Amino acid sequence: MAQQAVDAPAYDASSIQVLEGLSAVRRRPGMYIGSTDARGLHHLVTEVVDNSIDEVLAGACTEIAVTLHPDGSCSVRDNGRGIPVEVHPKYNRPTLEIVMTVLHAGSKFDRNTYKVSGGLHGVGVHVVNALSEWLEVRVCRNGQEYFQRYERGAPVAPLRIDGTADRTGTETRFKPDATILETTAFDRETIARRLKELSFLNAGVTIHFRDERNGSYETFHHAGGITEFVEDLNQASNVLFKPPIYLHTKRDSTDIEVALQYNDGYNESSIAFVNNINTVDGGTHVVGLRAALTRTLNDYARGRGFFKGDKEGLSGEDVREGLTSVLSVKVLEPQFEGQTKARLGNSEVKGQVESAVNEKLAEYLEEHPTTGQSLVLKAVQASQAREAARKARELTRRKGLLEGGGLPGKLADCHTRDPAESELFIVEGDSAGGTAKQGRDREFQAVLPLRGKILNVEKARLDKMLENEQIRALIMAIGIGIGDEQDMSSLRYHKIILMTDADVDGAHIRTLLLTLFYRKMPGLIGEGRVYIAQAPLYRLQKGARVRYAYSDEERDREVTEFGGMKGVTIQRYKGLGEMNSDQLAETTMRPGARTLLKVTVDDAVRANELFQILMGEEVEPRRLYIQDHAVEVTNLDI
Ligand code: 0RA
Repeated sequence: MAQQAVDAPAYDASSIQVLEGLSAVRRRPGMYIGSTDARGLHHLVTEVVDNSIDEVLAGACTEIAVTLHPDGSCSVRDNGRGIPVEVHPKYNRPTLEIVMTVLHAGSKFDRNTYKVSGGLHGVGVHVVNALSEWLEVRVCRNGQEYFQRYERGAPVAPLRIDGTADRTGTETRFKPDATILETTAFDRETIARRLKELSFLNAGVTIHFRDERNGSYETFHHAGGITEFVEDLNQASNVLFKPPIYLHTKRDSTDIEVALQYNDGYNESSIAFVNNINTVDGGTHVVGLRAALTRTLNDYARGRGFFKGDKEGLSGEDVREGLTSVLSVKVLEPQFEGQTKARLGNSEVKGQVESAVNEKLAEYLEEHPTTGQSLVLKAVQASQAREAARKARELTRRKGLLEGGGLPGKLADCHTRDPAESELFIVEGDSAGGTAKQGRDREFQAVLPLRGKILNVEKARLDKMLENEQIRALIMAIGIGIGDEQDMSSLRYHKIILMTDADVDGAHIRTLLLTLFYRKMPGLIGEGRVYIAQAPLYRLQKGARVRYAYSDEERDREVTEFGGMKGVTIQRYKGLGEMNSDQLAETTMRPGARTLLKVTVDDAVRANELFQILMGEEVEPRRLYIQDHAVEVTNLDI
């Protein structure tokens, strides 16, 4: 194979600038990729994939292949036009090298289309390069195949031609630098989730995903685009109409795509993207969509005589009950705001989305009167339930005050009044509750025992929930309120710890509690206040030596450490109630000795997936899911 250096001047002063740029990235990686943990690591993959997606948006690419290699590297290959290799007029070096070492690929070679850029996104592939032990890029273009290798961001040799090529495209393979990133182990699920999302958002693109570490292979291709996305989100729900309402239109330079469908549930599952970036904090595009829904459904209902008086009307929350929607806009110059840069700020987009959705939705309702009627009826019921809930809440509050301080009788509160120091253990059953009360440190640990099953909030409206004694006790103890009236500043405990048995019932109660928190007190999970206590599964004893094991593997390890089974007694705990208060305190409650898992749920897609599994009938996938995903395992207080 021919190997020749591409004609370019030798290294000079400009390469020194490049090295300085790289060392800035390596010195402060967090500034570029947010963090150096697993999230930052996956950000590198996203960055490289997004560059190929930009090529899809430009209409120049149809296939992307992502591969995780056994050597710890990741490669991304596309069939786009290939990154230009021609000598860059300003830098006097091959453009490819400039893209890989200094520039954002899109910035100076404006492809004049929508780009995945802004905020933490679109920092440029040179950042990935700088944070990689090595990176190799292959470009097929002009009938040639070009190759260059970099180590820690710096080219180790000039761009060379590796032979001829009868296709075009770019392949980037990189190995994250373990001296900078805290973890370099790619998580297949995290990457698959993003690739699946991208294949919905860019209808027609085919994304191949191989994990050569275990031989798995998946393809993501959704010709139906975001319509299929909505169908996917609703797969476990009873939908009110099929197929989802879909619109795709342009207002000025903004490309607007919406798919929406209602189900017979009470929650909303809406996701919004700007240039393929998940805007978890919403923004002007979301405001526009919501305004259009409220306006159009109210107009429709009023026009058909659904309201008695002029004052009657549907609120935004009413019309979003049971809504599943995906909104995807493409904006030429997106302004991302907020701490995580996950909110769209462009003010013009609100009106653009609003007018597009108004028009399309009104037309849909005219053409589908039966569906229109059922949507309005559902929203009217939601409105009535909301009113009932408001009254019930009022009652709960007044009753709470009468009963003294508004605290439930079952709560064994802690002495300190400082929420930052206080912990609330929510315990399953009165018996384990009693043990926990004895084992706790009264100064800062409170215990609330819950009896029996608590209500499934997925299947109940707020007014029904407030009739439930267990839920009322929880609301009073936690202190922030529920539903639309929430005030995180009145949170009474900064750690809310679920302590349930390691059996099916325990998992069920934990699921219901997590659902309640996620759906009705989202601030708690959002601010990282919810934890799961890890109680041991086994107690091992040999003579005076006692060990606890939290998994089967750990049990086996301990047995080995004891020097075999001889003289070892193993007790399997079936529930918290089998421990005495000292044991419970020592293994599960006392800071310094215990392990807590912090509960986080990143995005709506994941949450949706999570609750479908959590609410499903199968217990085993649920248990595995809780262990593997739902709960990002953060070991604290070990
Ligand atoms: C700048 C200009 C052109 C293409 C690209 C960048 C490009 C970048 C990446 C990154 C990953 N894959 C890519 N594919 C293309 C257009 C060049 C032309 O007009 O031929």
